[in-house]
Amino acid sequence: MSILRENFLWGGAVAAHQLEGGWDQGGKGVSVADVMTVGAHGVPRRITDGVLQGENYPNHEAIDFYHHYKEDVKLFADLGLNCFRTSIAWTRIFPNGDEAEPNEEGLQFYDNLFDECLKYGIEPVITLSHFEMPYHLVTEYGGWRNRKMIDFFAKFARVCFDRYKDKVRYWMTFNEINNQANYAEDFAPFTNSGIKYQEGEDREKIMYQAAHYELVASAQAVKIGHEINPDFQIGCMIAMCPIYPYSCDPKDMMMSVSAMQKRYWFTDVHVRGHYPSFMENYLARKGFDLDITEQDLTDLTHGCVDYIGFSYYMSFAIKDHEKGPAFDYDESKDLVKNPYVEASDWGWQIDPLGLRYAMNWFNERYELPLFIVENGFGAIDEIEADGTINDQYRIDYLKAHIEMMKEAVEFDGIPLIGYTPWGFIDLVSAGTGEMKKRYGFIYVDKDNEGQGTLKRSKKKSFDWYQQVIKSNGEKL
Ligand code: P53
Repeated sequence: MSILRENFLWGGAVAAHQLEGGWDQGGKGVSVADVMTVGAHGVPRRITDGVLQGENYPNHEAIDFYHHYKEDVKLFADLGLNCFRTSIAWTRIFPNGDEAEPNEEGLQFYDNLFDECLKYGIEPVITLSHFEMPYHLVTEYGGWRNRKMIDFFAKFARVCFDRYKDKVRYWMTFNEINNQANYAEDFAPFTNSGIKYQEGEDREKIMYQAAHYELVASAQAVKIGHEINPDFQIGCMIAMCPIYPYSCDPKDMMMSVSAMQKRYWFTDVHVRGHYPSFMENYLARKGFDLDITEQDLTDLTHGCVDYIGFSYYMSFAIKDHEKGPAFDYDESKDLVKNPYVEASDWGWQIDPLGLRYAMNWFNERYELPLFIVENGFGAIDEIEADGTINDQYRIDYLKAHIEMMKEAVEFDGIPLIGYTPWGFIDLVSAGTGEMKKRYGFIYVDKDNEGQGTLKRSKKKSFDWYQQVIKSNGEKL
């Protein structure tokens, strides 16, 4: 008997733009990921004005999954996955985002990919929008600052649901919709919402407007999906980094509550179908006169999600910053280092118990099934003289997190659908655009400069994860 349920979904997670490549093939349009250069830890990726000559755009080729998917899916089957989380590149289906008709060649690509997965008993788990919206929607409409996005997205969702209704059951609408709570940096607003800020704009207000339109679009999509196939399970996708109080000073505790509200209110709307009171009061206090219609509020109530998909990599900590009773949180400034945990080479704080905490937080608040759709350890891998890669550090990280996930099920009774570790085949980092920040069990020969044979090989973690799946999480 294992602790996890019998049909537990063991998988791996990726996103179209981070592995497919083929950025201009099969009729695909330019996405926001296609105009982002390579960065590094502490060096942000640049967003260029369109695709420029002489720049290094790592997502253009990525690991060329577009041409390697058959051999790759075979490897996934060898690994033993029973599900595969990827996204549908919006720009393969609607290259510009505002076309009347979808691009058949793009639709066919995902038919082929899903058929290939299903052939091996691997169930596709699909994110509709994962940091890859059409760039044309940015230049022509200003991205999600524009209400028109709701219709474009709803149409894209409808086309996907309709086409793949017999091949896909688990869906998610917007990947890590809450990253944009960090609106001070350019990365999240652009990748989440296709927003490029002008000098002097009120970034925060624009973020709340964009997020509102996305939440309405998500709710519409959930409704459409359930009409097309009542068996669909449609979830949200939240980047969960719990924010601990730095100390037991009551002010630190209250600061943590306020910070959690500002980072996770998105989930409240997705799950409950309405804005929480603290957010209504906050928006009013700030004087943000957002475009929120009565119809929007009705739409929200009709599109509550079926489950909560979330990523978990790290936890945060916060101190009271003497802000008075508002305890207003600024994600770009207010977080402090947690002295009790270690961090990765990219500064991500490693905290396995935080995963159990996060699962309890979600469960207490929402009582919905949870799906851990990302977790993983970005690290530099060294190839030994004999060609092997002994990524014990990655195994250690994942083992510790799976242990905590199991404790959450065993001790806290949390309903858990599955676990899909991130980037189980090496791919382009979203945050930095690097190849050398690797998460995979499958190594891909390619470096930050874009050089390499693209050859795939198994790391030590491959065999490890294979036995984890085989034993339904008992053999770690
Ligand atoms: P990379 C920030 C914080 C937590 C998760 O990230 C994040 C980010 C954005 O960088 O992104 C998710 O590649 C995201 C994936 C991404 C993965 O985590 O920056 O859903 O697309 O690749 C890991 O190391």
